[in-house]
Amino acid sequence: MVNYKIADESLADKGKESLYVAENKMPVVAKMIRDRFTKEKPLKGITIAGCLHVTKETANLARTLKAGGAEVYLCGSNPLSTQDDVTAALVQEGIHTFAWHGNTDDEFYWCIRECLKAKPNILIDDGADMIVTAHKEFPELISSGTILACQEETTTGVKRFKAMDKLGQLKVPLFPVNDARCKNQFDNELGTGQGIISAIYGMHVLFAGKNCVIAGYGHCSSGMALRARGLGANVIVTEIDPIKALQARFAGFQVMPIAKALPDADIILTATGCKHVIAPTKEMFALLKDGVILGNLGHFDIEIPTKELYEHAKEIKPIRSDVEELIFPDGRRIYLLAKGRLANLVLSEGHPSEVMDMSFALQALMSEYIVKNKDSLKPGMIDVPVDIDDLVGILKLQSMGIDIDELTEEQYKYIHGYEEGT
Ligand code: RBV
Repeated sequence: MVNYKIADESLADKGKESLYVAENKMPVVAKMIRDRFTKEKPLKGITIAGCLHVTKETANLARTLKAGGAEVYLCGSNPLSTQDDVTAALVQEGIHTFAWHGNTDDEFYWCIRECLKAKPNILIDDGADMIVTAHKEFPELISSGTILACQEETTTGVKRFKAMDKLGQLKVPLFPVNDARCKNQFDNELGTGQGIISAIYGMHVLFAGKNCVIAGYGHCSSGMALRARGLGANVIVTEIDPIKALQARFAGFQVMPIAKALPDADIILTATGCKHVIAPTKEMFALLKDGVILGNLGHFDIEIPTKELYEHAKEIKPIRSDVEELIFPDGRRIYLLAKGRLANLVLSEGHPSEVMDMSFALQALMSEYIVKNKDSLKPGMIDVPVDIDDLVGILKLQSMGIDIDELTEEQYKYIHGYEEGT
């Protein structure tokens, strides 16, 4: 029996088409690993709960885990990123799914609880909400050893777990999959980088000639800065980290404090992982130019002070799908993308399947690794093993028909030694 609560089961055929489109672009997780999992069943008897954006890419991860023998439960990691056609297809394929587009905060946590009630052995989180809820409300899953280990997909989640670990409150072995090279150097850089497209979807705006302020210069935002420049925008970067600020400057971007950047900004995109990148004050709001587009690509909806902007507006008008015009008391208009939530997911279907292939290949292989190594894992943060990270790189290259060189024995000795010098 499949357990589920979704929006509309009649969307299954449309969902299947989406899954098929993604599958063809995800040769590593949806073909190479899936074929092996189908034969070897490394996840037999294991229940896996994923709190992830329920997209066509995530659906393909779920199918692979199921092919490996796992019982799979899914809920959304963001109320606006769930693709309702995909959930309908998932239910038909026997994946227990609790997710629908536009759920409330209460419903969001209800869905998480439904997944935790299934007593999962592995949790795959995106943003830490499911694993934190397990700690707070389902401690017996941890104390009984039911949860073998957990995996985290995104930068914000990893930050939260590092904070928990520092306080001695992280009670499960946790793999920060986000920090693997095959994840953050591709998904974050290219996927979020292409998030610029979501701003274009939102307003159908020409970037050329615009002043585009990018808040943050980590993997996510540096990808965006480059692409905004490629589209002809004048890009201004804001940072709090001196090294990242220098990297942005030496990459040729203007760098300045946000308060200085705001008055000329036509488009503002945030991906810092922090809160209140634009401070929620009348003084800061007074700096925003009439017609400015505000989009956030970080995990939570507080980078842009969404709540306070809504409160400040005298009128809020939906103008396109997932875009609102906020009219301030003095008549200035602000265009807010995706209610301040991850515009890259809400407005443009999430990161492209090709990069999610690598992230989700890591997630699939890490689930297998956890089962194989369950008896030796200790609570706390544990890096994704380098050989698994490398394997995903190798498989991705293979799938693209690209060969690379191998070190000769002589070269291997040279780079691992110190004796040969001048
Ligand atoms: N992300 N998932 C998708 N298409 O399923 N797109 C983006 C998808 C993940 C990505 O790995 C990122 O770290 C996270 O969403 C942010 O919540």
